[in-house]
Amino acid sequence: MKTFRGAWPLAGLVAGAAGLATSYFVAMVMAIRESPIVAVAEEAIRLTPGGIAEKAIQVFGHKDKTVLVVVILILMGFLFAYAGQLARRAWWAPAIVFLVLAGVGAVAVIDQRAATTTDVLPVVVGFVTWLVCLSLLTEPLRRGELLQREVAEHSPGTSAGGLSGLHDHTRRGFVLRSVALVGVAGALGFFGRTVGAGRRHVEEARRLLRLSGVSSPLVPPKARLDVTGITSWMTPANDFYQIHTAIIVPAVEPKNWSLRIHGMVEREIVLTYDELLARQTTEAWITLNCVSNPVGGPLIGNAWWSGVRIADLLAQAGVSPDADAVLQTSEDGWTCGTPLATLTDDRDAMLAVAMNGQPLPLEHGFPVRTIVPGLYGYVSATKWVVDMEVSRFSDFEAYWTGKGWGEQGPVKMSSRIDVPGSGDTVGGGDVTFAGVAWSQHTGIEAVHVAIDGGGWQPAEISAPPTNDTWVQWVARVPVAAGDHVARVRATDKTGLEQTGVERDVLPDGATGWHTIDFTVGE
Ligand SMILES: Nc1nc2c(c(=O)[nH]1)N[C@H]1C(S)=C(S)[C@@H](COP(=O)(O)O)O[C@H]1N2
Ligand SMILES: [Mo]
Repeated sequence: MKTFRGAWPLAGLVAGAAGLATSYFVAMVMAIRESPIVAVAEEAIRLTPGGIAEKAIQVFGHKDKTVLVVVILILMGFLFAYAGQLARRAWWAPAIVFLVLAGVGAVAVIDQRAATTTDVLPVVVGFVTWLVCLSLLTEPLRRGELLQREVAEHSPGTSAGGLSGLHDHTRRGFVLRSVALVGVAGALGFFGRTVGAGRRHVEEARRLLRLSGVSSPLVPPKARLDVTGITSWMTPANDFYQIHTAIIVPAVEPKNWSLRIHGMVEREIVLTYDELLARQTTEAWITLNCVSNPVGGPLIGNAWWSGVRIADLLAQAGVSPDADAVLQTSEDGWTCGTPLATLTDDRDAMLAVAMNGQPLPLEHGFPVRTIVPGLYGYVSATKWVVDMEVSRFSDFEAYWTGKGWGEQGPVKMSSRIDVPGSGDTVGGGDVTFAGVAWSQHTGIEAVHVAIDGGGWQPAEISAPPTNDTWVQWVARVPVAAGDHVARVRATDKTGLEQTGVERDVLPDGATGWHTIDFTVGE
């Protein structure tokens, strides 16, 4: 049995390295600033008394963080090996060591500046990898030791040759698995590093950009209402919903970006980022939302977009009168088909370079994305856009339309109650109801609320200077104590009332009135 003794801690080490590699990889792919290890190092620095920290900086200079990370890695190496050793006794024993390690990692990550709960994901992934890999590696060892014992018990006279044959078998299984794991972990670590480095580079390029012609967002005073708890009229980029099929957010250097406009045009155009910026800019408040947003859902936001009019570019290219669509393609290969008319009419569809006065965040399509007022994102709002082919709807299938979603994708009128929240208990007397309502490119004329299926009562609405955004609304209604239901209904500027017919998001957007339960206290 001596033969495998050293293998157990080794298994612990290899499994631990694999866990570190996957957690690092996930952190880099999720564009989290650093891996959990660095978070732990930073936490250690935060918790270290000032005097000691200063001493350390004196001794190690500005390498102090690197030294700390190395120390943490060595410590973890010991713990990994120890956990591997523990696995020999019981399969669950190392899990305790892991749990403690993962707990420390999670606390350090959460304690970081601007951390969100999803930032713990790398730690969780690392933890699971560790467990799975350790059981993968120790399985041949466990089997080998069991066989050894059986052989020793049942046939005391077995020749040494038989035993070493068994050893060879076990050892081969162990070594093969270890090598495979180390290989995969190394590759993941390398890939994570490349992704992380690329991303940091593009973040840096973005930070250094100074976009002329891009102004700061100034919320028009009449666009907003003063109601506590109401959804802010302008959505900060950090709170703006994100939808993309890309697992790794594309990191596109502005200097490597170009857009090709081709297909049914007289002159093909290829634009670089600088050439795009040199053109006249257009800016507008535009509300963007997702066709997958259920009634009352959160997949909607309103921002100040700056960019270049697509209509001008298409005019320059000379679009064929037979075309009815533009097939857009992003850097990551996502596609959508946009009705040509919405790109050439006076709604000022744009190639946006900035959101709320700042270069687009990477998640929202840096360096260039499309924004078309009045259309759902899935048929128009291509992030990281690199190609526009003027075409006909009958000649192509785009990403989502190929999966049963509607071809045209105009936004449907809708409205949402944000105050009170569903299930809230509110004070007696007049109850304040408030929220948002939208019908992009048509505009909202009125909003009504109804309590418990009673009559529709008019709400006050804000008056943005454009029909391409949502409005805020508020209504103060006397409601008796007890449990109630409230509904909201919008009316657009053509006089059309929002339908109460409930339809699912597929194929072209949900309909129905947003309804909430609430309680009025005594
Ligand atoms: N490249 C790319 N662009 C895309 C998508 C995508 O998956 N990939 N999703 C679209 C969808 S469905 C929506 S609703 C909007 C969302 O934009 P946002 O993430 O900036 O809110 O982007 C659109 N543009
Ligand atoms: Mo979407």
